[in-house]
Amino acid sequence: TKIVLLGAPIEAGTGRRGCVMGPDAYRTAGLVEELRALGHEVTDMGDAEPEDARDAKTEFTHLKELEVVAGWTRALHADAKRLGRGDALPIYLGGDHALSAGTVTGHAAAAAEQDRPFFVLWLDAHADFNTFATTTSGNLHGTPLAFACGLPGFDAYLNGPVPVPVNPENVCILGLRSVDGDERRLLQDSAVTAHDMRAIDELGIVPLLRAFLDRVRAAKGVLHVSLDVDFIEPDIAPAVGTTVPGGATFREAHHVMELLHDSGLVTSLDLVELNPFLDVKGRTARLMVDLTASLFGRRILDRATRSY
Ligand code: DIR
Ligand code: MN
Ligand code: MN
Ligand code: MN
Repeated sequence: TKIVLLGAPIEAGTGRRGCVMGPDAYRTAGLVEELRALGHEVTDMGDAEPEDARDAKTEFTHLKELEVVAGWTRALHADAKRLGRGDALPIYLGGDHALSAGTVTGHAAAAAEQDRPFFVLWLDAHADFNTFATTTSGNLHGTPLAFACGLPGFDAYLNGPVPVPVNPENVCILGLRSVDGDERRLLQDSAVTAHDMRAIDELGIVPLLRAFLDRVRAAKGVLHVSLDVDFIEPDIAPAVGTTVPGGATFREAHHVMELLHDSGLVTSLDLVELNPFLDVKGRTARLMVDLTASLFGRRILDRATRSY
């Protein structure tokens, strides 16, 4: 497979510093080398840069760094739309989850041009389904999925409406364990499939993911995967600003990636929320690289033993 890497060092969507170091941490942890070792042709395009979005305004005063987030959304929307037309599979190296406002809507637009149904798998402890009206933290990394699904009030991001909103019926969230009050109502009123950790405990992550992948395959769709570090149990993935206990285990996370590889359906990937400033000797960065390697074909029997 041809793969392109694009860094998106945005940290304005979180309430804290450090995600800006994410793209370089993935590089330092050997992402390019691991993907090449699996036989892929990898091009690192370096880091994207935000547009100037000083026009981004809303009636809400509690939103943090709206102009910066809007600038990234516009830049990454254009990058993703262009890359979505090409023949290489893009991996976006975050940066916080606000970057997905750009990548998801850009890939949705590219898929629509090609008449391909567009699906999104959101691997996250959170739903990121807040609007400007419902966010209580004001941290805009809590909004990208609501924005991409076309919920109202987001015109500041792209200086206009989302060109091709994602059909909420085509969205599956796995790993949920922290949802805000008003956000929960928005999510429940939507057609998004949201599997919380209890569903994963009771039914198993494999049947839940398989059911979704079967739908993508039946629709001849393309699949964007957005992997938030906090999907994973914080004991093994501590380098994220919003840790929530009770996340996916090491094997659950790898198994998801292995099934995604076997499906052959993934056409773009976000790696988000890694905060290397909070990491322990690069451990979380390396885990994310290993998970990405599983998504790109590494199997247990050829996985090198690593001591962290
Ligand atoms: C919370 C936390 N729902 C908020 N969100 C996220 O601030 O909106 N944390 N995405 O990673
Ligand atoms: Mn850099
Ligand atoms: Mn997230
Ligand atoms: Mn999260």
